Amino acid sequence: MTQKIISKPEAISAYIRVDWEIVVQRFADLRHAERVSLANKHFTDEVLQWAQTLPRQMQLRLLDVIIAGLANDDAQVGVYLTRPEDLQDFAFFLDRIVREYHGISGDTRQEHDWDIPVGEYTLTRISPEFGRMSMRARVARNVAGWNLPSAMNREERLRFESFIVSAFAQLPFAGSYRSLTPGHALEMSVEEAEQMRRDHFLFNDMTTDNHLTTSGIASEWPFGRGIWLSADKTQMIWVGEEDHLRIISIVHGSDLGEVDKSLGDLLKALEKAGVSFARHPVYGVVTTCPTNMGTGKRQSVLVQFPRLSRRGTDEAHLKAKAKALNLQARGLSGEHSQMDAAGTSDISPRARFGVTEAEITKRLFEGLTALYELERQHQEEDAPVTV
Ligand code: CIR
Repeated sequence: MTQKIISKPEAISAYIRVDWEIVVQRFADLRHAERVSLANKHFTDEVLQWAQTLPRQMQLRLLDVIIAGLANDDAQVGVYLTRPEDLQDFAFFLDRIVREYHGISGDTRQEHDWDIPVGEYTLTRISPEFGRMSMRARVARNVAGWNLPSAMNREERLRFESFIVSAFAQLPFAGSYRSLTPGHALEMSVEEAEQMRRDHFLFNDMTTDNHLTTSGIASEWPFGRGIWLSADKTQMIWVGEEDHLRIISIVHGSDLGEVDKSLGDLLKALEKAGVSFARHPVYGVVTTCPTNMGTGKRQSVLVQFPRLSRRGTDEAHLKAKAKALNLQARGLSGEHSQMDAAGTSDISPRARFGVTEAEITKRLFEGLTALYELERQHQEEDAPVTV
């Protein structure tokens, strides 16, 4: 069945006067859903009373933050930030969600540490066959002083694109920017965009996902969107996806430290070019979706697990084994994609908050070592018994 795609103005129109009674009723209806979103769970009577005392303009902003959680029956988190200051302005409500999602207790703060040893986390130590693996790392970043993508109109999106393209011109790496903006001087052709998607460089059309459309993150698609790609095609920066920037490094090799170095260098070069990232004193980098807060870093390796995935037919089995080791196993093209017959999976540590960038790399290496040992044991179990 094709899903009806709902735009943000349509979604908002149901609550247009910020009628909290309608909001409360909708959340009550959604409590019967299979999974209740964190926004719904934490929209308590106490939060309702607080919301009603906010100035009207703030109430409208709060509605913007929760609209995707109201509009989508399958929301699990149910909030997207619209401005970096939302975390302060709506702390009374948002703190509960961020803290529950990331399991934050007490006064834990996000710390940063990019001191990742090169030459230590080499995948060939796990298996001699792991000499040329696809190693990826990305960080989500938003730039201070701008609305987040969920609240950007076309004019701001275009202004942001110009600002960031001038920063790209100052990067000390050979590379080029290609835009999806219709009529942009650097606009890419349809064929070029398709090829970049086949190569897994460019992000997908965002207007097919109701979480992104109802929140406004996908609004004005494809204006203000594009990608900077290094000449050697190992570094890329997405512009205007879920966050202002997704900074990505893909290295084919064996040393996990190498991909971090490439990513860290690009990040530092952007800051040197005058791009100042939005940060929160406790939660670290500010991301549109609270699930990415902390370091905003996700590091992964593509590995084949034919046994644990039963030749790609039992993805759930591999995912459960990975989860028990605090890892996340995804299909080839992202969170909800299919696994191939070789059981090729994108493996990354689950934790986002409260772990440093360096700790994420260490966890990936150690988790992968343990998961691959399970794969080997499976091989032995499956081997024919000789008498
Ligand atoms: C939800 O609440 O379920 C959606 N907003 C998605 C949450 C997962 N985060 C993400 O994909 N960045």
